[in-house]
Amino acid sequence: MASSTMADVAAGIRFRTAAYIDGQFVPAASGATYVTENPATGQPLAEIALGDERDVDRAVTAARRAADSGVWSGMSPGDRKRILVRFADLIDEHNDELAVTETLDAGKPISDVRTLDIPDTAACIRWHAEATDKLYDQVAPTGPGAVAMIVREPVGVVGAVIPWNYPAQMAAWKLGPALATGNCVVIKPAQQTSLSLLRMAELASDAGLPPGVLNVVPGPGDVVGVAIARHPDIDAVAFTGSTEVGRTFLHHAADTNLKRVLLELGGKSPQVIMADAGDLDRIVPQVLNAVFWNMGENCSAGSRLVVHRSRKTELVERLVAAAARDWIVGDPLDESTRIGPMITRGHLERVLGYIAAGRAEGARLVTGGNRVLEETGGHFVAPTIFDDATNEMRIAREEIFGPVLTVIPFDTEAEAIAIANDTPYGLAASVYTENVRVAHRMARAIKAGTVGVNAYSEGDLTTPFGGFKQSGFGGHDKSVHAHAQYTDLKTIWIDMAEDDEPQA
Ligand code: TAP
Repeated sequence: MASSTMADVAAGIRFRTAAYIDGQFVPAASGATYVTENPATGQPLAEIALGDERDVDRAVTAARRAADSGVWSGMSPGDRKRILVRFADLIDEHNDELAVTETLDAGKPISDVRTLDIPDTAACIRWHAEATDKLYDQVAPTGPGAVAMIVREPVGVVGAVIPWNYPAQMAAWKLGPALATGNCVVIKPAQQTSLSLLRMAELASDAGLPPGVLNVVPGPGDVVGVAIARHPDIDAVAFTGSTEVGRTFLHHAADTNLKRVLLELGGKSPQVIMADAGDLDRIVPQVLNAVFWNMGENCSAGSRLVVHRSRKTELVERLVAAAARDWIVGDPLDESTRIGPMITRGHLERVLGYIAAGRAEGARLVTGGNRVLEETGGHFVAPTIFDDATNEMRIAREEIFGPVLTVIPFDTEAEAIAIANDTPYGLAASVYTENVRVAHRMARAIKAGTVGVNAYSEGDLTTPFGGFKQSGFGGHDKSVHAHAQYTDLKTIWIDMAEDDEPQA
């Protein structure tokens, strides 16, 4: 049962469902809408404007006008900072409303969304905002005959296309650095989860963001997403989602205006448990959090547990017990729930299909493996662990995006590294060992954008997040590295030579 407080919040929310273009909520140019559902009940939730190419065009026109006018890029960094900090404050002030919206829309457990997603969304906007007036440009070491400044300028109009698993937070990972560096943005949320971003756009406007600086166009990826990817007046596009869709952005950019393409993609991340890994009381919750957090609908999910044979039996027994005890599946509006529904019926079936494949390929199912709470109409699946798998099985190779852990034993350090790296992905990894030399060696040997040692971690706002291999291309979220990618480098060479002196 949902707690009465959260149920009250839910009852009082008025969803914003129109596109947000040039500082106003507007219907789609076609007038069409589509209906989203609550994944915990399968019932209709909201009727959203169904954007198409014309809406992207309207949004880009507004963004270009705002970019060219200098209303945002020409504002002093301190003033830009104040508006964005106010935006972050408003997100915090509307924490319950945004959290419940996200839970109803995406099925994410309210206990996570209220304490992590929405606070982290605000913190991300604030972190990038605070950097606005603290990052300096450079002066090149020329001779006395010239002054050469190397300055960063906003690229202009940034397009963004984001997924449904962390709707508010993924938006913030793009909007924080793109807006802080003075760009105007046209962003498309995932079709299933537009509501929190539409409300955030309104809060940004309330904070003082000028019209046209932030535009939100909901609608289908193969229409709105493609229109953003191909638009000749968008200067850079940032995408988070599947590797399959991500690679199409490179084609679109190559075929059109060579816009900069920044891709954050999928993963099949290893958690490596060495023979000398420390206390299992500490390790078990970390391992389960890595794979079951957000129902496993997480690009950096630690979905492969690569464990030394000498530790495997005890560890798996402890994992099975803790999964049943701690990872309660249920109504995501209930504070005690840790696993909500899969995002859609189709996705539930996809996850169950992988579980069937794991069984068929001979992995040993030790817990879960089935749909649960079917009577609710929601798309719930039990947290699932397969033991005695090999890295060749589909459950070890393909991104499941559900609460499914695949346990693979190893005997030597070299074998552990080979298994960890035997994947087309390279987003994240973790290594558990008490030996600092082994930790360092493994952290350097594993090809992944983030390696946690003795913890599952995506780092924090000060560290870049991005993927090696087919987990990413050309981009990082978070940290000052994210600022750089939304800017162009310009050299300004000023001749300082006295009359007849030769230049430096
Ligand atoms: P996708 O199907 O790739 O969708 C992501 C976004 O792209 C959605 O907004 C989607 O719109 C849009 N899209 C779909 N087809 C498109 C097309 N042909 N052209 C342009 N845009 C298109 O992924 P998903 O199912 O939402 O999310 C799961 C995937 O995202 C996983 O593979 C996961 O690993 C990855 N992910 C990665 C990260 C990072 S940081 N690396 C973070 C979160 C998720 P619609 O909603 O209309 O389909």
